[in-house]
Amino acid sequence: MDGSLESVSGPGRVAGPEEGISTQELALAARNHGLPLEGLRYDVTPPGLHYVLVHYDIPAVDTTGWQLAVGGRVRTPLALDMAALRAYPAVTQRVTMECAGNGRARLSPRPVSQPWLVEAVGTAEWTGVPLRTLLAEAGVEPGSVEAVFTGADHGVERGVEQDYRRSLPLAVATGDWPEVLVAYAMNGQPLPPQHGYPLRLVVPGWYGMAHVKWLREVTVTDTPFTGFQQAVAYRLRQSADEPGEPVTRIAPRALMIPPGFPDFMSRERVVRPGFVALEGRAWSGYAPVERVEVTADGGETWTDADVGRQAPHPWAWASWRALWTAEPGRYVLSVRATDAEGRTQPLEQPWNRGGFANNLVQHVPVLCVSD
Ligand SMILES: Nc1nc2c(c(=O)[nH]1)N[C@H]1C(S)=C(S)[C@@H](COP(=O)(O)O)O[C@H]1N2
Ligand SMILES: [Mo]
Repeated sequence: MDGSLESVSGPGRVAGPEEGISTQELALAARNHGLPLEGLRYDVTPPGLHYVLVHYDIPAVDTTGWQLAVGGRVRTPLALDMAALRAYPAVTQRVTMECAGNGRARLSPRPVSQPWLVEAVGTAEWTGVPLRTLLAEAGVEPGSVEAVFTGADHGVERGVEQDYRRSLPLAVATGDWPEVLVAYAMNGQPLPPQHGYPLRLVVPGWYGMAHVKWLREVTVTDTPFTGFQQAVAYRLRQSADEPGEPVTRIAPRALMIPPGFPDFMSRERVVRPGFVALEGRAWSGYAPVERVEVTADGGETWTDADVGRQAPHPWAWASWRALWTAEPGRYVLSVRATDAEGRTQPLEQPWNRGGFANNLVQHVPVLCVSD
């Protein structure tokens, strides 16, 4: 019998042309749930509706003994328990978080991994200490380039045994736009276990993989971090043998609360003739959402939606609303967001091997019938 880790942990792969979703992908999808799309109606996602993504297991946590170590290239290494962290002035930010793999299962060919459709998103109020406050207190040595963040969870991925670990450029880690948080509360409550209890990183505007959960160590380094989640995973590549570009900020996306009522199995929507209010949320990790448009004819004609004010919460999604006059028939509704820097959503699927940062427009099939 082959006793190597590779025997339980295969290489990354792309599904064959006719290959359906496997039991392994289903098992991942059952652990890592998305936002039910009707949950887009809330400004702040209620407890339990925020999407969840956990690479390995939710770790067992010793709540009394938890310490955050801040070390590496710093003048004064810190070891902070929860009481010490709570003694700093607290900052709260409303942040929309999205998994970089959102949209992966709609790609063709399909990268084999967590098979998100469009629902890997949520918005929460995160409270904690700015990371830059802790790094200033520790005193970063000149010549440092990155901060590396280590979670308490452990596993194996594509043959590599590891603690979940990611880095940020020092300019991002110590910046104030976005202001990175070491968060101990979500929506005014201690973090739930699945969202990183007792401590997680929150990096507003960045895809989910940067928001390291169960955070136990911050290490300042003078060389770029080349660990698995940085240099192997979360790269935009067309083929397995290129280094690829790192996945960073969230590309613009708009989602619609599916209108009318659904069929149990097909999830297809049924609406009545007349005015139908189309509503949802739109976000971008680069710049405020400037424009949201909807189409009911496959992108031939687009109608501008009214976009709500984002100003008090620059890192959270904006609401949008448009009226559609439904007549009996079948339709596919789509919506697309454009941010203030002109980034928008494609109508044809972009593709990369990991299935990352795919922001293809949502398609919502709708049947309009009289009652
Ligand atoms: N320690 C640790 N942090 C982690 C992860 C993980 O598996 N382990 N998953 C990351 C990924 S890929 C995402 S999308 C977000 C999900 O955060 P959430 O479950 O709170 O929505 O957490 C990130 N932080
Ligand atoms: Mo993710």
